[in-house]
Amino acid sequence: MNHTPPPIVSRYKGNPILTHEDIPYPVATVHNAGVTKHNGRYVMLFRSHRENGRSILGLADSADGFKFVAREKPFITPATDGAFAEYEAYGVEDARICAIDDGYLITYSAYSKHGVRIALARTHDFESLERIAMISQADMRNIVIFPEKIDGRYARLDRPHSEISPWSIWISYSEDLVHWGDSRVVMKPVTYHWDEMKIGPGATPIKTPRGWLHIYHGVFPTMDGSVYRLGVCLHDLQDPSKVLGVCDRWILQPEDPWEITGYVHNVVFTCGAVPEDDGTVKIYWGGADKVMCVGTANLAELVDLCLHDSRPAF
Ligand code: M1P
Repeated sequence: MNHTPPPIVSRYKGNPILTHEDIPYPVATVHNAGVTKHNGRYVMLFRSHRENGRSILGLADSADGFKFVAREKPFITPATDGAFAEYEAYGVEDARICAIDDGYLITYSAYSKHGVRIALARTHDFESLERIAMISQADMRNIVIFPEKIDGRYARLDRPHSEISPWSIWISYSEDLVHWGDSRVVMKPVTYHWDEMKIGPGATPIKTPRGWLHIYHGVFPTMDGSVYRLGVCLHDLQDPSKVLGVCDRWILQPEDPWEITGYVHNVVFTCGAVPEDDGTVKIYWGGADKVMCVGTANLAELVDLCLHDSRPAF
């Protein structure tokens, strides 16, 4: 008799859905993509390592969210002049897309000799891009913006780090997208738990009737290196600084060969998830920092896991 419960996330049988072999310009990887829907079609903004080890961001399009075709040229490469050039020289990584107002906000990690910080850009059509501002100091990566204003302010989950409080998730607010503050911690790693080493914001939060569902990543250190997995938590709709529940279990861990072995071993890492009208969500993740994968989960089940199989937020 088989006692294995059905998986929380059902992997698409055609994984991996996009690899460096599908890209019409030279890259070594395709991973950690933000994904959204634009005019009824799926748009994926993926990261690729160039063969010098520095990253750029490319676009791929899909009618069904599973079969993507990459565009001819990268979409975001390091700025070569202006204020952003100083902070993007070592590459741009791990974009998140937030559909809000009448366009799409894109947050991405900008690397330079000064460290890593987050850049904010906007597009309306995924053809042209306007860089808005650098919205963090170093050392910050993994910022996701909520897709609605909360009490008239933009809100984001971010991930500062300090020796005393390693890699926890915080919330910050802004009236103009440029200046952020009123920051407070909302969730921390838990000792001797699958996410004990660090956690980080993952996909843009999804509005559900019972709260904002956030899919995040957690890291566990082992004698064989770190393991990156995905988890879920639920934030209060009116006050997202309140965490209503964090699922005690991971929802996805490296299992397929392309998640276990790649550019960095044992990694599933999300930057995007797309809710569907039928109550499911397509979750996109990078496998071993090398390929893109997708799976499907039931939103109500993910919310239940946060509320009824919880660990403390910190
Ligand atoms: O290699 C795994 C991941 O490591 C970093 O993520 P984090 O800072 O959250 O641990 C990033 O380099 C990420 O892109 C990468 O997938």
